[in-house]
Amino acid sequence: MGKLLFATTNPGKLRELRELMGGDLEVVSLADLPPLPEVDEDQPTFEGNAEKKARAYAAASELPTLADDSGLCVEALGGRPGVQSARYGDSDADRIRRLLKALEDVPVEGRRAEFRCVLCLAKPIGEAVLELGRCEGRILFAPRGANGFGYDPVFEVAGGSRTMAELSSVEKSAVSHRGIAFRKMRPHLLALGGAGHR
Ligand code: ITT
Repeated sequence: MGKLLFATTNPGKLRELRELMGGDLEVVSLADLPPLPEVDEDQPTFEGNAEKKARAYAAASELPTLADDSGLCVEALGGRPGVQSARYGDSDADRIRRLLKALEDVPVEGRRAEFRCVLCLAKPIGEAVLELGRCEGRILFAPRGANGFGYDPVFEVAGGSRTMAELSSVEKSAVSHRGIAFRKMRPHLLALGGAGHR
């Protein structure tokens, strides 16, 4: 079976990616390897950061590597926190608090937002593949639900009345930015399983 590194330090992402991958490939995470140099996420786009992480960790680990750069883009905030989503606060609770504060005067019709996820698959040598997934919704005035991670409790998914944190992991992956990007990436991942690949 082919081996793949999921290069993320975010336990929520790792859990979702492992579940999406099922048993098709042997997946290792950064925690399974000796410490690798940290990658500075200094690019202005999700694509740039995902490719930078995937290429750096593929080169360092000598394994085909999948990296995820994702975040929440809020229309009333001009697309922020965007690529800064992880650095918007010190904890999930703090990030949510700041987001709700920034939007406190914004009425319900102005609270449109979307999650974006860019996955990048890189091999130690050669081309990288990038896939994007998006999920539209709006930011609530208070958190609801205990599943998922990050901004999920304040993000109500478009077309329904539940937050991401009120969905099961299977329901979340069916509509989420990460699930969508992953399903586009799947053929490239399965191609790693063939004979002659590492
Ligand atoms: P790695 O770079 O190690 O993968 P990270 O948490 O630093 O982990 P990002 O820079 O891509 O990852 O930041 C993404 C942030 O966006 C993440 O920390 C969450 O706050 C938020 N986010 C991404 N996907 C999300 C999801 O499915 N649900 C809720 N919040 C999400």
